[in-house]
Amino acid sequence: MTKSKEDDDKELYQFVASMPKVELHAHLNGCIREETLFDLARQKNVELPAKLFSLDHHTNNDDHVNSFMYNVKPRSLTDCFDMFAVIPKCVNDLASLERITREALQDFANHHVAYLELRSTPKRINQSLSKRQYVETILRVMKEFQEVEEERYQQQSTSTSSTETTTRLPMKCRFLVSIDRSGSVHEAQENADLAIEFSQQPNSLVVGMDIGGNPTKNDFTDFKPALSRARKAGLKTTVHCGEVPVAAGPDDTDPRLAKARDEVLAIFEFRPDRLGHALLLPESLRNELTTLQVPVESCPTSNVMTLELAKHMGGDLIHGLRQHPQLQYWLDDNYPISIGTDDPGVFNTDATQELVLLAKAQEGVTTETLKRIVLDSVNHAFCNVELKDQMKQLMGEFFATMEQV
Ligand code: 6MZ
Repeated sequence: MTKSKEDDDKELYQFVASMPKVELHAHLNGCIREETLFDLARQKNVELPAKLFSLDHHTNNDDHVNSFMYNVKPRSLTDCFDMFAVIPKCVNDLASLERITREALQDFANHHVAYLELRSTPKRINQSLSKRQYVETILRVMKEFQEVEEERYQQQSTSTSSTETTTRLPMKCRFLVSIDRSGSVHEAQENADLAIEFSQQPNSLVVGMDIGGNPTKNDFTDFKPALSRARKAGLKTTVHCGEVPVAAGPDDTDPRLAKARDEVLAIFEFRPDRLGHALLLPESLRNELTTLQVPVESCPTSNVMTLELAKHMGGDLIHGLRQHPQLQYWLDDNYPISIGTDDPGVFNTDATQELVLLAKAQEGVTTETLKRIVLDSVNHAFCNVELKDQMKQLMGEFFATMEQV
């Protein structure tokens, strides 16, 4: 009997769901589950802006297997920053911070993420909680989670009843301290102090720093000194790049486009260990990046949403991703990329969905390609070489046991 398209889709989904994955680009507050956000908003009497939670796209898609490939909740760049303004009002004490951290870790583990780098901007979330306590809390939850994962894995390895589909590797977690570019330079320096201090503790999970936040605010160069200091202290760095339109060349006099171009050039010159998104690069800058070979953290659903690529396509993420300005070039060139979720709570996605979307949208992406991208992205991780080698070995062994689809 020949297989239907629906069977193929199911098989692909199951394969991707069970494969070990690497997540290098996820913002903690952007991981908040929608039901948790609603619950906390109720508890804390926070009014959530109705426009951000209404269903805008009613697709007439009757393909149930692929129905998650439609963005029923489109969120533009402005919408997501409106959400980032309201989420911290709900996550305003130790209990809620612990909760969103634990739930985020559980969600990634449920999607068989074997190595996670989670990032967050330290916040004084209320009068009695310092930025240091904010970071300490996340690190404590991560350590506890890793211990439980290790125990589960040991038991699973010795149990005769576990099957390939229920088996997954124990999730290892590392943390990046973020700088929010819409904040002050003073705040950024405070965050760098914390990142450096925590990274120097024994067995620290803090391995790097990130610059993110609203790309229309301030400038990368304002925050470069804080990032340079972290790098000198041994931390790895990643910078969000090219999220707003960039001038095609030096002759373009539109001040906004020219500023964006100068900023990308300054980021390239800094040469971070990785780049976030690198989305709207004109050809000359794409070529420059090809020379630099700085690995890119690409986040398909997030990119489709913030660039509104599916807006005129009934919310179809697959067609939206085919309009991605860079992805096909990177895939054709075997450019070093990892695939991330960015803000799974805000963009209604998960680690499995991102890889399935990639395979369905981009020409020539097979399950072999997905395995290669995932294994390759271990090389871009900010953890030490020992853990990278261990991850590569465990993941390689796991892939060898998986039946091809
Ligand atoms: C730039 C982003 C982002 O740090 O409070 N953030 N920055 N571009 C994006 N793409 C859409 N998505 C998230 O997590 C939320 C913060 O992460 C950054 C923003 O600074 C946002 O406020 P934390 O845990």
